[in-house]
Amino acid sequence: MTSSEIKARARELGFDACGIAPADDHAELHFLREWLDRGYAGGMAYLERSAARRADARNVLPSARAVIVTATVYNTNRPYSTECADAARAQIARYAWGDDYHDVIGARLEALLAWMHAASPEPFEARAYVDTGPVQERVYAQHAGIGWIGKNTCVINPQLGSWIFLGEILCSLPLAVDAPAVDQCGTCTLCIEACPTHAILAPGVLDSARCISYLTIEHRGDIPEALQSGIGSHVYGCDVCQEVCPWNALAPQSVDPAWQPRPAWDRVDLTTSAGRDNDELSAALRGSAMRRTKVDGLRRNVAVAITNAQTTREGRS
Ligand code: B12
Ligand code: SF4
Repeated sequence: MTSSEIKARARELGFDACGIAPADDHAELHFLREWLDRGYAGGMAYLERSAARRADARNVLPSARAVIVTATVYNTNRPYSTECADAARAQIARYAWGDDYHDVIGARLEALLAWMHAASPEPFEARAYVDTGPVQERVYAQHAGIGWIGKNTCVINPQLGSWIFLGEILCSLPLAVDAPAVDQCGTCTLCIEACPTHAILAPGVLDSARCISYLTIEHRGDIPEALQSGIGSHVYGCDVCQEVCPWNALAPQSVDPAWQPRPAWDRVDLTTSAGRDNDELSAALRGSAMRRTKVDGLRRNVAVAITNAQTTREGRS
């Protein structure tokens, strides 16, 4: 079983790109410790707890020699939040519009792994993850040639853009590896300038405690007052730093039914979201990545966004 055969099988299973990185001590893996020490993880204590394992994939699978990285386009044909002038529209990050990627991509990775076990003449050890393991996925994606880590910290593929989910299989086989991706951000700083809460402190350095994605998805309890107005009408996640990226201007769109927007979250307004009862909200969150905030978290976010929309309206009148 060769690397080319693995990549061909990955394509058949619905992955848009697949590359292979060596399970080495990559330089970028070392940023994590300083990033945590500076408090940029905010309240995501799980990152600190698993820091030692995250430092190197071989701490997760000691026999790992290669990391097979997949990319899956989730972009669909809806406009960007930056194209919407209506402050009363609830903005939801596009990765969360369809089915939960943990389930969909997790199943595809397991299928790839099952095929590998059947195709390989020698037995091997492996672990598959999609945002589910203590692995710095973006670092391995860059070294697998999938894309470079942009100034907004997202992995950008020159053909696919950055609307891609990453997934990986750590594997003990000595597979032929790809060349790392080359940074093509150049002098562009649009993402840093566009971030509504100034969360990108320097190229590649994101302070999660300021990031709308963190505040609306990961943060528990009240959202700090000083950051509430910057959240605008974002009720789940944020895409601004990717929407302004020139590499996403012509990003391909997926026709995979898994990523098409669910009717409950497709261009919905804030008052409709607020008016739904708990049963309706729970039903709409089922099988969606949005279940992470739970109903209460979503209500908290919608309340902040409604206050922001009122302030915008009063400012205009
Ligand atoms: C924690 C986490 C978050 C946190 C922190 C984000 C972050 N930038 O770290 C929060 C909640 C804010 C978040 C938000 C989002 N996330 Co997230 N997240 C993760 C997770 C679980 C870990 C990331 C991590 O290790 N962070 C730690 C820091 C150190 O890493 P980093 O910022 O990526 O830093 C790298 C570079 O910036 C660089 N670097 C760091 N410091 C420095 C300093 C200098 C000087 C230099 C040159 C470079 C440099 O090296 C670092 C190597 O790790 C991964 C899954 C995984 N297991 O990897 C998904 C993941 C990164 N998230 C993902 C997504 C889709 C998102 C959102 C787009 C969701 C949304 N729309 O709301 C946003 C994007 C916001 C953004 N601009 O990053 C995808 C990204 C896919 C892609 N194309 O890159 C991932 C890979 C999940 C997946 N399997 O698809 N996320
Ligand atoms: S996701 Fe939004 S808040 Fe977070 S860094 Fe990007 S633009 Fe800023």
